[in-house]
Amino acid sequence: MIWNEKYETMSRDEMTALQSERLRDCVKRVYENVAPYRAKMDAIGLKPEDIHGVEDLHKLPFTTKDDLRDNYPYGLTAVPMSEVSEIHASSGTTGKQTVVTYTEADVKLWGEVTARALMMAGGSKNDIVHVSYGYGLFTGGLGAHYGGQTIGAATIPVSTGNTKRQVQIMRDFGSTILMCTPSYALYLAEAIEEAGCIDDIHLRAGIFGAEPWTENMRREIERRLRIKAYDIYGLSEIIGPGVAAECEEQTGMHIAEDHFIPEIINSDTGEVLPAGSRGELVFTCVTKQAMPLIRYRTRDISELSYAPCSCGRTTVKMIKPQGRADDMLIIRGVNVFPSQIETVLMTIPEVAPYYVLVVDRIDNTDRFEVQVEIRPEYFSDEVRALEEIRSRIAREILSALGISAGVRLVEPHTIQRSEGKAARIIDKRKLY
Ligand code: DLL
Repeated sequence: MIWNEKYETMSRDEMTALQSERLRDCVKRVYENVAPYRAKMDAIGLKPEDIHGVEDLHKLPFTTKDDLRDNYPYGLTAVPMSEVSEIHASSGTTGKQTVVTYTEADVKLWGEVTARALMMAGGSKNDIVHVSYGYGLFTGGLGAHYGGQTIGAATIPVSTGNTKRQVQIMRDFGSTILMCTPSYALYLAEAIEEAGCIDDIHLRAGIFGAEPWTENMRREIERRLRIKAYDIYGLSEIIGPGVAAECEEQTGMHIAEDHFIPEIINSDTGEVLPAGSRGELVFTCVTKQAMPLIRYRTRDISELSYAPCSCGRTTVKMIKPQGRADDMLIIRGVNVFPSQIETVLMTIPEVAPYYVLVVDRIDNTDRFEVQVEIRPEYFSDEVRALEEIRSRIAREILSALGISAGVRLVEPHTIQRSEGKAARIIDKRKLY
């Protein structure tokens, strides 16, 4: 079922016309109401009337996370504070936290886009939606919640933590759709296995996002939770979860492009790249009232595809981002995304999908170690067998990524489990 046929199945020409109309209105609003945008446009002699449609999008200046920080907390808000009904913020682990404001209409729009995601995963008002994304300033919990409410499903605001209780709730309340990070889904799977109660759990689908995850991880989660696992993408600056989500075809995530116009650019030059190219994803929010960001640079690396989708939706799809440009490790000159290591590890049957990557610099040389848990059934194997597994992983990493890595097999249950976004990188080089 498609939640909003009118917008999700528009022809390309209709979509372009709608986006153009919304873009004109949005640029006018931000020019009139947001001083930093007016200043940026004035600096290059650009007036709102110069933007006729999406074909002129490239003329507009970019917005970056620094713009949000420089205008902390409300400098990019385009409406009086009396119109603001909700405020979220990013965790601020890499600097000052970034604040995002919403009007009542924005919150409704948020519910609309996460409702689309739920419908893509086969959700309906008959579902019991178990939300284990964190509630609070993080947008995961409430964003998913609004989607559940919008489709009329019974929505359980479990939030994160207290994993045993989560399992009990899932069992007793009859949760049918799980929404959390993929790493927390794995942790929940482990807790269900420990409780030996998988037969009493009635989940049929999971909608997982907020961090990169691989196809192999998807299969592992699907097998262990006996569900179909769907990807959902979003970022707080744009709205939170629901910017894009997967349909049953699972060949990319449909972007809610009637609200968020995507572009792919070359990160170094800012040049817009043609469809199908890999590059940095940029979004313009054309319908948001409180904080409509123009050409926001996500730092996420992705690709757009306008190929027809068998689900009937016509909205453009983005491929699963491998990770943020910021998460990319440069080890001895080689670019490494943690998800590439995950892809390798998940092909080794003897190890569990719990791992951390430790990077250090000793004598001016980068040292890279992958610590991964051995599955309990292999743990008691003799030393020679473990050594064979260890060297096999090292070989696979070398052949897939072209870098040599130290591999340390650790005991089952020793790597810290994640309840939200998994922290899988320990880069000691940053400490020096
Ligand atoms: O993570 C919003 C969200 C909540 C999305 C729940 C999906 C589900 P932020 O904390 O601002 O917002 O982090 C946004 O997380 O730029 C990506 O780098 C990453 N990310 C989000 N979803 C995915 C995904 C939320 N499905 C940042 N795959 C984004 C890969 C993702 N990375």
